[in-house]
Amino acid sequence: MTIEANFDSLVGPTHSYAGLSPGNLAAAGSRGQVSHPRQAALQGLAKMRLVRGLGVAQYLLPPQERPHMPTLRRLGFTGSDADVIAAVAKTSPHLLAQAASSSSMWAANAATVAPSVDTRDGRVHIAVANLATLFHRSIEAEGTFNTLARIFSNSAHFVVHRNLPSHVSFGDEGAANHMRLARSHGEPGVHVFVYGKSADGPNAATPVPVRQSREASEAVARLFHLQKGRAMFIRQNPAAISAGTFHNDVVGTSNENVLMFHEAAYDPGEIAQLLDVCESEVGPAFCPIRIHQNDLTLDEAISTYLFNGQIVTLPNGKMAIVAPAECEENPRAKAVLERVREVGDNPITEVRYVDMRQSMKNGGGPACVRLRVCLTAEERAAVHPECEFNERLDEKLTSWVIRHYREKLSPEDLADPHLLVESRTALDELTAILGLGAMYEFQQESG
Ligand code: SUG
Repeated sequence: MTIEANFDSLVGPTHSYAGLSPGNLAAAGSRGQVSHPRQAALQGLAKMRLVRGLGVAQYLLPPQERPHMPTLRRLGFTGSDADVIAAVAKTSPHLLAQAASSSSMWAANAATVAPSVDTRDGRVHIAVANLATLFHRSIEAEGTFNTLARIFSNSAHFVVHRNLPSHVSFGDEGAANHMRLARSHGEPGVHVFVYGKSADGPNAATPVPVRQSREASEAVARLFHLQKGRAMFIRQNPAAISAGTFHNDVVGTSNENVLMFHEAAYDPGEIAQLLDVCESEVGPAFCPIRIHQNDLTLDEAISTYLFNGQIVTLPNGKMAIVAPAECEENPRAKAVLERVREVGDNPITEVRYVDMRQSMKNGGGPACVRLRVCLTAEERAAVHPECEFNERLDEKLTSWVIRHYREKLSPEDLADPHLLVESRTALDELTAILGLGAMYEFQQESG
């Protein structure tokens, strides 16, 4: 039996609102606000608890070390750690915010994943994303590789690919721009790669950066050694990108045979082909749910993050959507979800709302913080076991967050050298809880 396992990344102790992502309206709107790292982490844990409670396998990905001192040193800052932080805070506060961002919390951008049933060598392939478009995200790739290589270390079952060359022409944002459609998790599927730009165009001018390139998507499909005919590439609607859908998972999502998307999500000339390909791969079970502009405008989709709900398969074979609390508060978004739940032509029978507001203020909803990996029982047994989120780990992590995370963090607090010490102390303890060994660079230096 193949199941979906959700690997949720936990926000780190430096969670902040620095307005680092042009085109991400929520993050731009939160710029400079005081953040609440402890609450952010507790919200992440509550979501993991809810998903696990639905009977879905749940795992944890640890946060990355921030501020990332190796990046600051590579950029020429020298002296003790406190000297480096003081100098960068004085001369380049924006750079300090970038180096301190806990953006690795959005695990949907960590990598793209192909289950073993789709790959020619019968292994699960995981391609680490380069996140090349934005500097604060580009520094995640190395740490992401190190983490995933430890958790999926069994090379009989898993291949973790290093990120593509880190250049915007190969800009790759991971699973957030990828969907897989199949009759079920364990059956062969078609991989839908959603891109925003391509070398040979036509690329409509957008006022915001377009992150995912077709060339990156094609490279990831090659790395996966997908069985022939199992990849398709579709262009995101440039108007949707300009309106604030910097990733596909803000306007489209899938689970097994279900594809739920906003009608303005893709290049209008390509939607028919998308539906045809999915239908011919999935067969009559294919279940497209197209949400119309009249029911939910693109702006409403972006402000509520309805499509960033996680559609998960329940043990009884039906599905649930774990949607952001913002959808419950917006009557039109709530009505759309209620209709999806009530209408009998799709398998979704439950809607659960989660409060992810600390992450939402940076443009990250429930699906953004998880990396979905479909695993057979044998593969699941080969995953680093201590990362499984069960009651015991939940208890340990909750107490760990309460002990180590600050309640509040203002932009100026990033200059506090104690924050680095606190973060390292917390992460050191976390690697012990998770049995991951000395995985952080600071642990290797001091060891
Ligand atoms: O890359 N926000 C992230 C949000 C990522 C959401 N992920 C998915 N949709 N899958 C981004 O724009 C903002 C950080 C700041 O401004 O402090 C940020 O990086």
